[in-house]
Amino acid sequence: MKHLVILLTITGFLLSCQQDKAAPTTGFPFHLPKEKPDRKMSAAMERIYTDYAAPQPQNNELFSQFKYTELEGFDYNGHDGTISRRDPSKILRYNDKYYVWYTHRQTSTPPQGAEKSNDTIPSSDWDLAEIWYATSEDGFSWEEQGVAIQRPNKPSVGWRSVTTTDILEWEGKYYLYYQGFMEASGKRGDDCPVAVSYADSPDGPWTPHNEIVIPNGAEGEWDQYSIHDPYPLVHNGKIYLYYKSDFGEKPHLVRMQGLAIADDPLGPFTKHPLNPVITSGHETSLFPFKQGVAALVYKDGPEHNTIQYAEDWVNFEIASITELMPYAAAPYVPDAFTDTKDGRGITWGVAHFINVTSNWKKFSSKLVRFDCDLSQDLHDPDMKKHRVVHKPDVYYRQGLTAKQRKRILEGS
Ligand code: AAL
Repeated sequence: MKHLVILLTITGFLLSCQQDKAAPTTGFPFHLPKEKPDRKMSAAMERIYTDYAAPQPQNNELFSQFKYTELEGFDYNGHDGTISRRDPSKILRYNDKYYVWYTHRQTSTPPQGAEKSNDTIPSSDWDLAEIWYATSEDGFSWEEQGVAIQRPNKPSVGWRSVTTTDILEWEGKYYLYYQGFMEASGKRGDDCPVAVSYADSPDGPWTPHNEIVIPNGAEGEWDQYSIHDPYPLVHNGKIYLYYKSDFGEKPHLVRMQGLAIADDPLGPFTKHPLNPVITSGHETSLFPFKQGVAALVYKDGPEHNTIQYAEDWVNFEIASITELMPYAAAPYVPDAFTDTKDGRGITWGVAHFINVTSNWKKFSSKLVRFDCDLSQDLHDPDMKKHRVVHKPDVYYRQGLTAKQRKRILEGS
């Protein structure tokens, strides 16, 4: 018994010492330590030192706000829904000019839905579309150059619509990857594979590869119906092409990002065994950053409104949380194709606003410029503020529905 009492006393003493050692002797310091302090902390405090590049956003190179500027040089027929430009490509610099490619729809009517669509009536904003391009000296004022990729004749891939393109420069040649629709979007779903055309110059002429280059997944697999938003980068001497798929059933589609890798721009592309590699986002854009890759993950999913980072280009972690992110952001990524081991980051690009009139009967989209500071070579404190202050009418526009107001009043 005596020995038990002694043992319990010693154990109690050791535990209390352990407790005392871990418990902070003083409160958390007044000046937030830049490095992780040697003290027991809450999970949230641990996280700002382990999960983010810096404990405060203004010092986090992968945090930024976003600023928007209307572009000059594009006509939209008064946004009557008959002309739409959307889903821009990454920006390419060539012969002292910037180039951007995008989905261009010009139809006699605005989109009418899959039921009413036909050979001239579009089902959606990106149905019966072509790939057009424009050039600019400064990224603000653009000169539309016209069509780059036309819809091919049936039954070639993309005969219904060619949309949502992105550019790759590889060994002196240029490749445009794009969604190739073989039926009006919305018949079953937004279903399409990815095709590719190539040229010796960004000004074309573009030769269609006329084969599906990123195929849909096998039946029952997450990406069996849609391969969207092809986004090629160069890494480790290979083409890393990230893409989105919409899966599950409407109205609760799940949107995630996959990765397919190839040694040759015309394939074959091998889908990564860990796909999906990003759980959220929509038209997700990426850029080499230091030895890894960063991603702008907005709009859909549990981790929307985040900027993410994968040192191995596959396993992404949240690097920062932000807001008012660009839709379909297509950045100017100077080192997108240089196989860099020290990605410098981005400071601007083109994005889009969809349904610019908020009138579903006149649905059309427009291109816009965004600026940010996600660059190792820029430090713009005005891009690193913690919050965007909106005017009250922005909140009032997110008002209660009549049904919600009725529920509340009946419950009161
Ligand atoms: C876009 C992209 C793809 C989809 C549709 C047009 O935002 O995700 O291109 O198919 O929407």
